[in-house]
Amino acid sequence: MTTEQTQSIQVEDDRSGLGIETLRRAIADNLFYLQGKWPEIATLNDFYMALANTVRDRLMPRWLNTIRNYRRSEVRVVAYLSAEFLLGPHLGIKLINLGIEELVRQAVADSGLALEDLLAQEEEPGLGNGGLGRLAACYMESLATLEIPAIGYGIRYEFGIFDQELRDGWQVEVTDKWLQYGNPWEIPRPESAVMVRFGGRTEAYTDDEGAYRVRWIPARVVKGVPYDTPIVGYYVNTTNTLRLWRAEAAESFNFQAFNQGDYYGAVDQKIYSENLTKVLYPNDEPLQGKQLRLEQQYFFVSCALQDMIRLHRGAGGDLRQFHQKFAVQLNDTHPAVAVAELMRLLVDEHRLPWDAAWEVSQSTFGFTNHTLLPEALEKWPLPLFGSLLPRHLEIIYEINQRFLDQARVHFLGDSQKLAQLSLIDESGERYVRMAHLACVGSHAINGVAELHSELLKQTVLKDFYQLWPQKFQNKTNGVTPRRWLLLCNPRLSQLITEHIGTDWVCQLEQLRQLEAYAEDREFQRQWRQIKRAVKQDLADHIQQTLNIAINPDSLFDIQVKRIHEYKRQHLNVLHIITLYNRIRRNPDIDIVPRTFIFGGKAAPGYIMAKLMIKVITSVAEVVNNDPQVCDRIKVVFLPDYNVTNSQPVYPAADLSEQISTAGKEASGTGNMKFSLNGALTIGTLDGANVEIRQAVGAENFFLFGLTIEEVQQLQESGYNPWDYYNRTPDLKEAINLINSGFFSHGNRELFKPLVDSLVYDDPYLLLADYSAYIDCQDTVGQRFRETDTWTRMSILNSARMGYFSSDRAIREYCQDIWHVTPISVQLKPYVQADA
Ligand code: KOT
Repeated sequence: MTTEQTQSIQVEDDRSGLGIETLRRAIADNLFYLQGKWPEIATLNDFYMALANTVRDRLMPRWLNTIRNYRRSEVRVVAYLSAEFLLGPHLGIKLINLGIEELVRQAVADSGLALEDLLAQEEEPGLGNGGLGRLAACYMESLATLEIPAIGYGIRYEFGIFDQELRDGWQVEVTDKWLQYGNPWEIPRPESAVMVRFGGRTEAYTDDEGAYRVRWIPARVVKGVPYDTPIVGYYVNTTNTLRLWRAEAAESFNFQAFNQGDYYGAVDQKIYSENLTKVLYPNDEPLQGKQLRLEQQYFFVSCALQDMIRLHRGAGGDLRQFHQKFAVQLNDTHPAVAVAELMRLLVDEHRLPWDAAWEVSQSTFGFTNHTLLPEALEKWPLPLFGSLLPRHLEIIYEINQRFLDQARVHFLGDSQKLAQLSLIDESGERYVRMAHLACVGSHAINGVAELHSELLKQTVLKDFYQLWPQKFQNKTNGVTPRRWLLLCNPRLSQLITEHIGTDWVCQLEQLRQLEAYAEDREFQRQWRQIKRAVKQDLADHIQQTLNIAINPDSLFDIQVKRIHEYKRQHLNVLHIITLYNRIRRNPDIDIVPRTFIFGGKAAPGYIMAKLMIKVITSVAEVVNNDPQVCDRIKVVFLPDYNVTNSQPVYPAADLSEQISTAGKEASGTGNMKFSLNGALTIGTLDGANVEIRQAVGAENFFLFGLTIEEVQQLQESGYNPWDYYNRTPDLKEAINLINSGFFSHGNRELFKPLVDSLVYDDPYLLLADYSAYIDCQDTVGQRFRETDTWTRMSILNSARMGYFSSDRAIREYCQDIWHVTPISVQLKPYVQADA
């Protein structure tokens, strides 16, 4: 052991105390010393900051001991590379994972404050768009809880996903200023900054030993500064680091070497550099060819790999063993340029022979694909890629040549196959195919649900599967039960714990013990009572914020997710209009009262998605104000759907809408959060729905719609939505009502693009699935009336969701891809703990 490992770190004052009085005083101290306020003039945000810093202090011994542990060279560390981490608010989950929520609640109460009010102050770091970024956050939490050495690498966007406002029922995007009051959860590490180069040209030279080498002479250099955030596990000491990079001007480069005396040029350069990490691209799919986006990707990947190499060498490691120190996971293709960057660093900068470097690279990387949508497969126009990363383009050509030589042997010179496999798309304008680069450079490739992983092998990555079947795996997504049950649904968590103990929090499979209570009248009653209370809370919130009265005894039918045609929020709307028409036709009709709740953001440039929001809000306006129906149907669009706002939503759902066209949703993770909280699902055989249905039992899942095979057949045989429109009277009536201007103050033009797209094109087959969906919804309504049956189904849904924990998913990644094992972190007390 080195002295570093045996010595404890000495600090002046102990900030680990957890006595209620100690906590109260710590908060008061932080208010005074950090916020510069005394209680009478302090804002709620000041108190939040004082509390956040109090919690952060208590995390510090765990964090520092964790870091110290990982510096040992024999420890293999997972590096999760992701352009997005959608963490959600820190304070609540950190209190839970540290096990100090009740102590803190009491300490705060003793200062005359309510913990809930302070929690509400936090601006969440919205550094992601949706599923992909949120998955990265759940995985970071599970990695820490499972005591796996891990580091997350990403981008510290100054502005995260935009805040959504609704004006006149339309989405308006507002800048997300999440850093404006400061961020107590990060520590900048300017001493660990690295330089990242862009543009310019390459030059061949012969080194001292007479070897042929290439050097890259960049046109500009940007400095990457890391900001570290602790990610603490549940009831463990392990506290991993999320290291996010911010771009700054490389002053020495600009001010001295190149731009001597050119002050204004240097100012321009500063602004240009800082632009790089200003804002998250708010699209769920890539915007083809946006240079700044490629700059962001390369920037954080280069920062991350330089950081890992420095850590490895700092611990005395040899670069030929780099893969034994780090297992690097590529979260989709956004960080795929890492394959070329690691080769460049190893070959050009550290002078490894190509073959040795290639072996290290392939052993290092794993690649997760998150989408089959053809428009979402990233490719970069060759001229753009080459002008920004000239050396990387050369390296990619070299990788490609060697790869195609190998493939040629396998496919016996089948030139079409080789063209399909090539890292360069040469079918028209030339592109670099990022998914191909990721596949060639990784030892493992996985999809995110069984169905998705199968489809990958049959469709977009078919040729790679033929070449390397052994590389392909499935890793079905999961969600963390700490945030998505314990934190967001304390009442249900308590009921569960009273019956089966607390083990379920880290062994979600334990929920299966609830099966024994599925028929238990008393348990059912308590289960219902909790659902009712949680629904009442959401109803109160909706009343207060949106001034819409909803009935907590109605069926809460909820669809929250990004707005996208393939997710088919407009199919849900067609159901609402169908019910509306039934009531208008027969005012005395007996239907189950329903509250339809939507939430989600549309990409700012996605006109059709924005029109989908407008159609939801327009239908809401009419339905909610029609006295004939409004006690039976209400429609609510929750503005600004984000992690914070989602937390009260999942627990309040009776019905979870998972209605994407079969084959389009890679997995989904919201589907898991709903079911875990006892909602029943109405869904298609898409993504992880298939596995959820298998797990909870077909009889506890409302299935409808075309299968993938049927979708394919229908499309091949020439799908004609117009026929469905004409031969389905209820459908026709619903569509006609939209078209007539009924929901748009007589404006018949407003929804024309939406209606025309459905009736004449319908790429997502809403019309083909309409009747099955309506019939299935009718069954849902009937079943909801059988209260005991519904409650039993609800209990069984929660009871059987154990598999969908992100702990299970991470264990599989550790075993099958990363080959890493847990290491427990021992706390060495820095000073005597206080009594
Ligand atoms: C975005 C751009 C390019 C490629 C993929 C994406 C992407 C995919 N963004 N979010 N996803 C979602 O990822 C989730 C986590 O795996 C899935 O559950 C969901 O189905 C994807 O749509």
